[in-house]
Parts: sequence; structure tokens; C-alpha cells
Amino acid sequence: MQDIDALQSEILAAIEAADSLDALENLRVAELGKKGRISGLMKGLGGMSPEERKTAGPALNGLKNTIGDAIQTAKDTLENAALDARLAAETIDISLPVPPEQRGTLHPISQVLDEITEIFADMGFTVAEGPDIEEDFYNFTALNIPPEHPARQMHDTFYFNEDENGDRKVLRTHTSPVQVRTMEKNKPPLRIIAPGRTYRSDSDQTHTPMFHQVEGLVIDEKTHMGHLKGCLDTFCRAFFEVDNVKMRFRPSYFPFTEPSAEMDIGCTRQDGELRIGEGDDWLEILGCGMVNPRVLEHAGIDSTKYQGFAFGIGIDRLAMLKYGIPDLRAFFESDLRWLRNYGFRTLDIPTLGQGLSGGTV
Ligand code: 2NL
Repeated sequence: MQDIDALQSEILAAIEAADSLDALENLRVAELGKKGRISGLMKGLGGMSPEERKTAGPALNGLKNTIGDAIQTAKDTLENAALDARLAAETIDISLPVPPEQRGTLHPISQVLDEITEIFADMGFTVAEGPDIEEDFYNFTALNIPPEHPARQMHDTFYFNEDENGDRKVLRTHTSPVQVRTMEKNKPPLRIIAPGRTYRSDSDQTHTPMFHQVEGLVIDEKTHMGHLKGCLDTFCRAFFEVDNVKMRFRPSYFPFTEPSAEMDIGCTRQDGELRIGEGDDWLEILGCGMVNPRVLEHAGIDSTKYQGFAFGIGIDRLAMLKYGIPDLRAFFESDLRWLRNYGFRTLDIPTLGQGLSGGTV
């Protein structure tokens, strides 16, 4: 017993004297490791008489625990001190100017979103926002996609677990629910865009599970397809910064619009370079149509008095087209070299007067 007490004092003193994590680890191995001193003493228990073992066993166990705890406490203390030192050394004065090589850039999607917002704001649209986690009613039923409708499968929806009422929330598959919520809360006339993140369980070369969309909605007493065309023509010329853009509308189907169309714009592809506006090739850019009266009724708007148009645009693809970005998936990899190459100056807010995509960096 005397020996064990002496040994404990000796080791505790050594622990106290250890001034680095390495030194502590060496001590741990030397005392508690497989070939350590305490382990050696424990092996000796087998050769003792039962009487001796009765006192030596618990004493050695006590020693082992005391030393183990002491090493852990010393380790925590050293680690905390190291963290405190790092935090003190790495403080930054956020009032200082940022050196150019450390300056951040605006992600191309944020830039394109700002450009789109500016164009529609100029036409009298306001921006509407809503939750990413949506109720089934707003994401589907109100948009004339009832339960069991095949369009629900087409949407590759991410579902949450059922709640206590048996309802399942979803990650919104489009930003249309934002527009339904806006129609519920406000009386027509309405002129809104709903930009934001959308989610579908789909991932390959041209799809990411999270992507960005902007939808537009106009509701008034006499709104018609001519207004839709004029609005989209203005948008395309402003966005692609060209005087004229050839457009064509192909009949299509969406449950929430009737009639529905997909819009292509003219382009040329020469030597791998895409030019937008003129030419014999076509590029699909968005889906649109006249709001289905059933959607108006679901949102509490009198469809005998009001009608309107709506459209939906994928922002990520539009950003790739405008800024020549070849790979969709790079958008979400947070690679700093990619961001420096494709990013935009943070303080260059797009305005129609100054040119949307701003000056030179
Ligand atoms: C596409 C198609 C579209 C809409 C979205 C919409 C919203 C309401 C009512 C009616 Cl609240 N329609 N949105 C309409 C037509 C097409 O998006 O392919 N987008 C990428």
C-alpha cells in the first residue's frame, strides 16, 4: 500500500509537470499502456495470495482510475488553453478594409436573381417570399394537382414524416405555393415574382436536388396572353442585353395553367459559342400559361371576375447560359477558385440604367 501511495504521488507530480499534449500522452503510455507500470503491477495480482489480492486489487484499480482521470483533466486544461490562445491570436478587426486577395464575390445565382428582380421591378412587380417547407395543399392541391394525380410523381418530391394528424409536409418542388399564399392574403390586381430555392429528388449532369426558380404571376380583370408575351419579351431583351430576341411558344401542359406553353428563344451556336437573340436554333427557357381558374378558386379569387398569367423560370440554367458556365454541379461545391472566376463584385448592384451585368472587376 505504501508503495502504491508513493507511486500515485510520483505520477501525479509528473502529470502536473507535463507541459504539452505529447508529454501527457507519453506519460499515459508509460503508466497505463499495455506495457506500462500500472499494468505491470496489475499482472502481478495473479501471483498473490487471495488475502493479499483482496487489498491490492482495489488499491491498484483506484490508482489506475485516479491516474486516468488526472491525465484526462490535464489534457482538457491544455486543450482549452491552446484554444484560448488560438482564439486570441486569430481575432479579426472587422472594421479594417479587406485585402483584395481575401475579398468575397457574389455567387452567379445571386447575381442573376438580382438582375431578374431588377427587370421585373421595373415592370411594376413586387417580390413575394414564403417557406421552403410547405404544406401539401399549397405545393400541390391548390395548384390543381390533387392526391393521386400523376404530376405528383413527376415532381420527385422530398416528403417529411407524417405529423400527428397524418399530414406530410414537403420541401417545395416549385415556388408556386408562394403565389398561392399571396393570392390568399391580397386582393387583385396582383403583380408578383416569387424567387427562391426549390427541391426535387433528382441528381445527374443537369439536375441538382436543390435548385432555384423564379415564378411570376399577374392577375387582373382583363389580363390576357398578349400581356404575357409582351412581359416575357421585355424580360428576355433586358436579361440577355440584346435589342431583339426571337421568341416562339410551343403548346405544353401544366396542371396550374390553361392554356400552357413553353417558350424558346432564337440563338446561334457557332464554334462552341452561343449567341442569343437571332439565328435558326432554339433554346428552351421557361414554361408559362394563363392561370387555371381552379387555381384562382383554391386561392379565394373569383375566377368569373379575374384572370391572369403565370410563368416559371429555372435560374441556374439561365445563369449558365448568360455567363458561359459549363457545369451545373459546380454551382454548389463552394470551390473558392471557381467562385473567384465566376463570382461578381459584391457592390455592383444591377440596375437597368447602368447595364445589368455591371462594370469590369
Ligand atoms: C416550368 C414551368 C410554370 C407556373 C409555372 C404558376 C403559378 C401559379 C398559378 C399558375 Cl400560382 N401557374 N406557375 C405556370 C406555368 C409554368 O413553370 O417549367 N418552370 C421551370
